Amino acid sequence: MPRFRSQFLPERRLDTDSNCDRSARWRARIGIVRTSDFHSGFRSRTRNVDAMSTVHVTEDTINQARELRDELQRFLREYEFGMREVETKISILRDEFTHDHAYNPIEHVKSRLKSPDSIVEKIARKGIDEPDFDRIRAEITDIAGVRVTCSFVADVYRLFDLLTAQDDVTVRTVKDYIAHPKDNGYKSLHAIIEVPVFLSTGALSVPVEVQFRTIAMDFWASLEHKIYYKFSNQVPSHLVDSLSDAADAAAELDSRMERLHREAHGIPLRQLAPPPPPAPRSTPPAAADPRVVGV
Ligand code: 0O2
Repeated sequence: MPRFRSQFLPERRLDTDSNCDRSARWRARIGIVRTSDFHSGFRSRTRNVDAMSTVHVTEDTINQARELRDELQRFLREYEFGMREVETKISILRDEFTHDHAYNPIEHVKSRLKSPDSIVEKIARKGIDEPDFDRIRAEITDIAGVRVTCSFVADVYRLFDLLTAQDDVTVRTVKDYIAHPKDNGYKSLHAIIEVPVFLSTGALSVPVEVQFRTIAMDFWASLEHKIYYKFSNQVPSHLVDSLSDAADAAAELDSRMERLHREAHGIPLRQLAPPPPPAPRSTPPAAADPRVVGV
C-alpha cells in the first residue's frame, strides 16, 4: 500500500476543514497546492508531527488524483489549441501586411494560458459555487489569452476588424477600454472570440480573449500591474494620481506619433471609422456598461 509522508495531509483533508475557503477546496479537488498553503500546512504539521507522522493513501485515492490531473491537462490543452489558432491567424495577417502592403501594424504578440492558481482565484472572485469543468468553461472566458500590441490606435481597430471578420471567428463580447478607459486610465480593446479547434473526437469551439493595444498602452498597463503587485493592491494615492497622469501622457503620445506617421506617409486622417469619443473619467459605468458590446 503506497504511503505518503504526512506533509501532504493538510491539502488532502481540506474538504472537511471548517475554515478552508472555496478556492482552497477547489485547488484540493484539482490537485493544486499553492506555496502558501504548503507552508502553512507545514507549520501546523510540525506541531502535530508526534501525533501523526504518516498517512495511508489508498490505491483508489491515487487513481482519482491521476484522473483529475489528466482531466485538468485535457481541459487546458483545449485552450492551448484555441490560443494557437488565434496566434496563427494573427501571424498570417502580420506576414500578409508585411509582404503585400510593405507595412507591419503589429509590434509584438504575447500569449498565455491562465495558470490553475489564477483560474481558482477567478472562480472565487466570481463567486462560482461548486465549480466543475463545464461551469468553468461557461463562466471563465479568458483562460486562453492573446495580446496584440500595435503601433497605432488605428492599427488596433484595423486588426480587430480583420480578425473578427473571418468566417470561422465568432465574437462573444467586446470591451472597448480605448473609447471608454477605465477610471485608473487603463486602455485596451478586449474581445472574447470563439475559434474552432478540430480534434480527433470532433470540432470544439474554444473561447480566447484577445487584447489589442498600442505600445504606449502596453507600457502603461505593464507598469501599473507591477505597481499594484508591489503594493498588494494598496497603492498610495499620489502614485494612483501619477499613474492617471501617465495614462494621459501615453494617450497624448499615441495621437502625436500617429499624426507624425500619417504626415510622413501622406495617409489621410482616419481611413477607418474613428472610435466613439472617450467617456469622461469621472462617469461611473452605467447600468448597461457602454464598454461591453454583446455580439
Ligand atoms: P491576467 O494576468 O492578464 O490573466 P470578466 O472576465 O469579464 O468577467 P475581467 O477579468 O475583469 O472580468 O475582464 P476585463 O476587464 O476584460 O479584464 C481582463 C484582463 O484585462 C485582465 O486579466 C488584465 O490582463 C487586463 N486588465 C483589465 N483591467 C486592467 C487594469 O486596470 N490594469 C492592467 N494592468 N490590466 C488590466 P486578469 O485576469 O486580471 O489578469
